[in-house]
Amino acid sequence: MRVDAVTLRKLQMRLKAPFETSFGTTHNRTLLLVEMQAEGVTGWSEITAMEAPVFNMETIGTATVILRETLVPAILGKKFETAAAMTEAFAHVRGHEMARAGLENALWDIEAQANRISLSKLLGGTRVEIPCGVSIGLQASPEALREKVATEVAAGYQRIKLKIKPGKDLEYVRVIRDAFPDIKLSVDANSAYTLDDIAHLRKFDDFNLLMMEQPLWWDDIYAHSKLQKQISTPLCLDESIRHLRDTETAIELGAARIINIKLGRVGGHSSAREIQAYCLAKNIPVWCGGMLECGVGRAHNIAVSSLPGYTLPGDVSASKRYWVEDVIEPEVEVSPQGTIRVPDTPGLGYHVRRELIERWTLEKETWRAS
Ligand code: OSB
Ligand code: MG
Repeated sequence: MRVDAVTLRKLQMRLKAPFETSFGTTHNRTLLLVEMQAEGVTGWSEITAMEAPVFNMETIGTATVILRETLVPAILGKKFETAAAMTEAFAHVRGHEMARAGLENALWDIEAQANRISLSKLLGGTRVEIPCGVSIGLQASPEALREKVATEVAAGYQRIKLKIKPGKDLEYVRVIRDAFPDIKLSVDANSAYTLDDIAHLRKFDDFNLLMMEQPLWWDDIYAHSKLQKQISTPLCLDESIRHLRDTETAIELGAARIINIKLGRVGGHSSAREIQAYCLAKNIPVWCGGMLECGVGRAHNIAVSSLPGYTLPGDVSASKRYWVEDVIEPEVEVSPQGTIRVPDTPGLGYHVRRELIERWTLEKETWRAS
C-alpha cells in the first residue's frame, strides 16, 4: 500500500452537555481527523488529543505540527506491506502517540477495505457484539449525579463510571451505591490524588467498586504500586500506559490489576494489540477507553473492543450521548442490553459523512506524494 495523500482536518463539534473531569470542563470538542489515500482507497481515523495538555502531553496543536514536520514526511509516497509495518517508519520518534496513531489507524482502515474484511476481523476480533459502559462527568450535586446514573442504567449500560476529584468523591459514590446496590460501578480520578490521600482512598473499599482508575500522577506507575498494596479496590491505569513496556512495568510492580487501552494514548492499533495480547496471556482484564470521540474514533474503538481479553465493558457508548449529529452513518447505537453490534462490512463498517465533516472543518491541510 503506497500512501498517496494525507488530509488533516481540524473541526469543532459541540457536546450536548459539558463534560467535566478533574482536569477541566469540555464544552466544544475540537477534533482532528485524518483522511488517507492509498491503493485508490480512502481510510479514516481520529487523533484523540485534547486542546490543552491536560490528559497527556499532546495537544491538537502539537499533533498538527508533528504530522506536518515529521510523521507525514516519513510515510508519504512510501509503500507498506501492512498497516502494522508503518510503526517502523515512526521508530525514531519519541512520544506523540496520538499523532502516530492517527496515521497508522487510517492505514488499518485502508488495509481492511483492500482485503474486503472488517477492521475487527483484520485486527483478530472474535466478538460480534461488545459490552458497553458509560463515563459520567463530575456533577453539581449527588442528586444530579443520581439522575444521570438512573438514565444510563435505564438505557441498559452495563457499567457506570463516575468521575471523581477531592471534594466530589465519597459522598457522591455513596449516594450512587445506595441507590444502585448491584450495578457494576467504577471511579476515575484522572490523577487528582497523591500518596498523602491513601487513608482517604482506602474508604472507597466499602463500595464494592469494579475498579479505581488512575487516582495518582499521570506519569507515575510506581506510586500506584504503593497505593495498590494498601487498598483492596483494583486499580486500573489509563494515563500512565503508553505502550507494552509500561503495561509490563505496571503488572510486574502490582500497580494495576486492570488496564484501560486507548488507541491514541498507546500509539495505534499495533501497540494496542501488543498490550491486549500480553494482558490476555497474563489474565489481566482490559477494556477500551474513550476520549469523547466522534463517530470515526468510535468506529475504531468498536473494532478494538471485539478482540479477546476485552472482557470488561468499555467507555464506548452511543453517538447520541455526546452528539446531536454524528459524522458517521448509521450512528453508533446501543441495544437495551447495553451492547453495540460489531460491523462485519469492509473497513470501519460505517459511512463517513465527508460533506458534514467539510462543513464543520475549521482548518485543513493536504499532503500529496509526487
Ligand atoms: O479518563 O477516560 C478518561 C474523556 C476525556 C479524557 C479522558 C477520559 C474521558 C472519559 C470519557 O472518561 C470517555 C468517553 O469517551 O465516553
Ligand atoms: Mg480515565
